[in-house]
Amino acid sequence: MDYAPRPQDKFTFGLWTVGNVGRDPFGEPVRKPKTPVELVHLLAECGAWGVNFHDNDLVPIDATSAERTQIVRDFKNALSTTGLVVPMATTNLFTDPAFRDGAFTSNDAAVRAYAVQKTMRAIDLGVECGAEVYVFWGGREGTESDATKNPAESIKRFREAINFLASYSKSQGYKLRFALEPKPNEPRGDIFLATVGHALAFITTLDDPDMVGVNPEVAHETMAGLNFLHGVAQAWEMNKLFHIDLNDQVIGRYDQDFRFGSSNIKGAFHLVKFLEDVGYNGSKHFDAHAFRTDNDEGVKAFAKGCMRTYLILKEKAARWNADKNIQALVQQVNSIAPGLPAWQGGFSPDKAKLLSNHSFDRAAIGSKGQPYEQLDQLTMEVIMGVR
Ligand code: DIG
Ligand code: MN
Ligand code: MN
Repeated sequence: MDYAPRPQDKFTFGLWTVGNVGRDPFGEPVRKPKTPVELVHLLAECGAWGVNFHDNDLVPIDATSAERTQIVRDFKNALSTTGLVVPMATTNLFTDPAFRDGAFTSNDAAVRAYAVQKTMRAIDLGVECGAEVYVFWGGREGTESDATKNPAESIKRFREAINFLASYSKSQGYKLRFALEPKPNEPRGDIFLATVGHALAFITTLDDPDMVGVNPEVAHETMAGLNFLHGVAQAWEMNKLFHIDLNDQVIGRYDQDFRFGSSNIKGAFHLVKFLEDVGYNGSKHFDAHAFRTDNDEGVKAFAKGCMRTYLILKEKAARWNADKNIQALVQQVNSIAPGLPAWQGGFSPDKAKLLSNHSFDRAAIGSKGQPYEQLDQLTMEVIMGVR
């Protein structure tokens, strides 16, 4: 296997990922900025299928309409030349000082209104370029002090904006699906809708919950100390995994947005195995960037490394599924003892009676150990390449 990316892998990158110039809170840029057209060609050279953008990654916030037209024309030409597609778009509601206290949840009603207007225009731009998923990452929606906002009121403001924008999208005849991207903190001290769980609960309160799902990111759930796969699996099980941001992260650090699989290879393996086992067919978006230490060749190595690691882990997942010893253990741990009362598949008074009258040998149940050390060791040996 050559681990070369193919269109059917649906690997995508944001313009801001391979366009990251290496600025950080303690240092100036180290790489020269590239135009969207240059970035499209770079991604095509690396083997990506698609490219995503925030509105202002493509069209500067103060561009004239003539400039916008030219920029979009050049971008679309690059897309048709390279064959790259735009599966997702999103809005930058975090860079401009106007959003320093949030966008949809700002205490300033003018900012809230401007944020909705800006998002309407960004949705138009995204659809114009072919986007089918629209991501909302509320990077500035939060607080440093809880004296400043009533968190319940803030959730109401967030809901009002999402409901309005969902109706706007439908009124325009767009077939967009919205995907909320949670993050616990950074750049705000605390960010609303902090995890996948918060977002899934919030979605149930919207006017059109079916139109809205989640875009979980590895680094963000990891920053919250959570098991990323468990959040993804719950979203999938609820048919809410509309998009996914793949990268990597060391727990307890700032949002590192590392190359996929470069920190927690075991977590990456189980994530790839899950996505492949369930047949996830959405974009595999690498929301990450190259180390600040690297120049342009490093950016390409970063992008190729994300995709190559995914494909290597995909092959290891297939090996795990085909491994006889592993599958025998999986069979064993999921075996069902004979003679149990049949209570599952929906309640009935007879089932309740049967279950309440059944006598369990608690000591025997408690004495049963599981072969998880073996199963985990064999899994590690697949990951380490000796099985
Ligand atoms: C950061 O993790 C966020 C923003 O880059 C963007 O809004 C979103 C899209 O993947 N991820
Ligand atoms: Mn991130
Ligand atoms: Mn992200």
